Amino acid sequence: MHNSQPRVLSILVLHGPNLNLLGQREPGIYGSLTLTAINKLLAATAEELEVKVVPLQSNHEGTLVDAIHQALGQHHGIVINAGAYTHTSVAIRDAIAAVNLPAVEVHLSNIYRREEFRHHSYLASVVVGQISGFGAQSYLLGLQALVHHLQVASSS
Ligand code: CA2
Repeated sequence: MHNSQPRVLSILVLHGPNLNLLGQREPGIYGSLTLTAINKLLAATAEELEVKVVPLQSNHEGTLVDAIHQALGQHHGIVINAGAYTHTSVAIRDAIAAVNLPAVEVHLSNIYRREEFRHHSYLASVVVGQISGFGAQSYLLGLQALVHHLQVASSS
């Protein structure tokens, strides 16, 4: 039997290392918006989608791992820009696999048009999908895709 109670989806948005510098350095690669501005756009998109978003930025791998663990039971899914940890972190990959929450990987830049070392993502094989290269829009597209994925999953 279907549960007819409406439930508000809650999405954890994780921003990895150095993304706190957005808008202050390298606007040619990462755009001119600050992280605060991106979080405001995410909040506006969340309101339109009638979901809740909780953003968190950390420069520390363990803090990101802890946040992924704590998402279990608190959030329905994760949008993650793991920054440079995308290309190095088995620990973040394992945390996403362990909690088994649907996650979408996003990147401001198109990692496949950049240096070879950015072409490999440890997260790619444990996320629902990846959006890369659309600047701040990558986050909004990632949020939309994740919410759609969760709504399709809960209606079947
Ligand atoms: O394109 C992305 O979103 C990245 O995840 C950004 C990471 C990079 O290591 C990934 O390969 C791709 C770097 C984030 C650094 O952000 C800065 C922002 C302003 C100034 C300097 C760095």
